[in-house]
Amino acid sequence: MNSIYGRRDFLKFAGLGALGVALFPRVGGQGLPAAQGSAGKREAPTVQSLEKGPRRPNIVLILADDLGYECIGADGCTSYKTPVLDQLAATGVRFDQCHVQPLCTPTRAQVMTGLYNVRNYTDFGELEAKNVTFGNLLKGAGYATCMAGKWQLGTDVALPKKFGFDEHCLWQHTRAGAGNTASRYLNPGLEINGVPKNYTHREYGPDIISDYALDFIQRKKDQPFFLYYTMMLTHAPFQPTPDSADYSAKPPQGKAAMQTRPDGIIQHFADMVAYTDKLVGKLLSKLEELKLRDNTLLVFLGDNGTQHGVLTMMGDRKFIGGKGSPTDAGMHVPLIVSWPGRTPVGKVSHDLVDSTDLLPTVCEAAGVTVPAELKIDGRSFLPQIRGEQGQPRDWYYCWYAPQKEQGIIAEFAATRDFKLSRTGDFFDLNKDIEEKFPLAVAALTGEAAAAAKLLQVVLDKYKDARPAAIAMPFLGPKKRGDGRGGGRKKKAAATAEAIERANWRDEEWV
Ligand SMILES: [Ca+2]
Repeated sequence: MNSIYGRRDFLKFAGLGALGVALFPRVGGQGLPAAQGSAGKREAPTVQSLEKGPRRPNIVLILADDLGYECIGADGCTSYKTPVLDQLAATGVRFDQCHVQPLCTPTRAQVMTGLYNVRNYTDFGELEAKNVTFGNLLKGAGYATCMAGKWQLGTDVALPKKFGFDEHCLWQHTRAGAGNTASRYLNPGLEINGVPKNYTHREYGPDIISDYALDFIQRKKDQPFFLYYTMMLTHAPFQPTPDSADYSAKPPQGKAAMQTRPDGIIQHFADMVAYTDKLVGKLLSKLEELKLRDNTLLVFLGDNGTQHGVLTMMGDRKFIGGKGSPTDAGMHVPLIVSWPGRTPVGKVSHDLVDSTDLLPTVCEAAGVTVPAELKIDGRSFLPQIRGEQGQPRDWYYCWYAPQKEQGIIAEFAATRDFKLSRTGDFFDLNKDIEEKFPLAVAALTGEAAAAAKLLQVVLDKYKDARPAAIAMPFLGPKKRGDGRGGGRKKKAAATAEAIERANWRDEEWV
C-alpha cells in the first residue's frame, strides 16, 4: 500500500470496501486482470463509487520519440529551445540517470509491462496480447484511460482496448510495418479508436494527437484519468513544423530535409524539438485551465536516444545521437516529473531509473497495487518524486533483441559508473562512455572490482529468465555479411551520419 492514501481511503475509492486488496483475483491465462471483466464475477469499480472517496491523482505519461538526454535545456543542451520542459524541471524533479532501451518497441514493452524484454519481448512492432499493462491496472481500478500517439505494438485492431485503453488515437496501429506509407507529420494517416483516418488538408499529425489528448482531458476532468501520450515527435523524417518558416504542402525530402544551420545543427530537428516543447505547454495550459494541475502527476521521458548521427551541443561538448545502440547515446533519456505541491522544487535526482520503473511508479501514485503474480522487474521511484530517499536501484539490466531474426545483440547490467556485458566486456563509464576500451574483469580493483561482482550477480539472476517458448540465440552485434536479415541495406558512406541521411526514409518504421 502506498503512503499517500490510507488503506481505508484506498478501499473506499477503489469501491471494494471489505473485499480488501484482492483487486485482481486472477492474473495469468489470458493475462488480463479479472477486475477488467475478463474472468470472475467482479467488475471494475464504477466512477460513481470512486467519487465517494478522495480524488485520486490524474496521471499523464508523455513518451517522446527519439529524443535523447542531450536535447533538453535543463539537461545541459545548448542547441534547442525547450522553455516549457526547462520550467517543469525547475519547478519539479529532474532525473539525470534514466536509461531505457535503445529502440522504440523494446522500450515501450518495458514501460507498459514493467518487465525486462528478456521475459516477454518477441519481435519489433509487437507486444503479445497476453501481457498485462499499466493501462489494464489503472483501468481496472476505475481510471478513464486514453492512449494518444505512436502505437507500434501490433496491428490487431482490438489490442489497445485489450491493453486497457478505453479510447485511442494512434499512428502505426492497423497500418504499421515497413511498407506503411501513412505519414506521421504533414497530412497524417492515423487510426482513431481503430478506424483509419487520412488527413489531406495540411494538418500536422502531432497537432491532431495533441487535440485528441486535450479533448480527453476536458471530457474526463471530473474523474481520475490516465493519459499515455506517446508523442510522434521528434522521430525522423526531420521536416518543417507548422512553426517553421518553410512549412508547406510539399515538405522537403531527403537531404533537403536535413539542412543544417550555420552552427551545424539540423534546422528541422531543432524545430521539432521546439514543437515538442510547445505541445507539452499546451497540455499544461489545459490542465491549468481546468484547475487539474495540482492533482496531476505528469511524467515526461524519451523512448530512446536521438537519431543516430544527429549532432547536438551541450555547451562545448559535441553529442552524437546513438539510437539503436546499446550504449549511453542510445539509452540515456530525459526524465522530468511535475506534481505541484507533491514534488520538491527544482530537485535533481541522480538515482538510477529504468523503463521498467514507470509501471510501478504510476500504479503507486494511483493507489493501485501491482499484482504480485506479474513479477515485474521495475521498482517505484515515487518516493524520489516526493523528495524522499526511497529505494533507489543499484543497477539496471538490458536484454536487447529488437528484431527476432537478428537474435540477441546485447545483454548487460550497469551501475551509474560501470557496465558488465554478458560477453565479459567491462567498461568504466566515467572514463569511457562510448565503450571503446573494454577492461579485463580479472585485473579490476577497488570500486570497479566490487561493481563487476555485483553486476555478475545481476546477469546470473537473469540467466534463465527467458521463457523457452520464445527463446532466441545470443548473436551479438550484427556485422556486415553475417547473413542475418532484417537490417536495412547500407549504402556506401563515409560516416554513420551519412548512412542515416541516405536511408532516412527507412527510419520511418523504426
Ligand atoms: Ca523511438
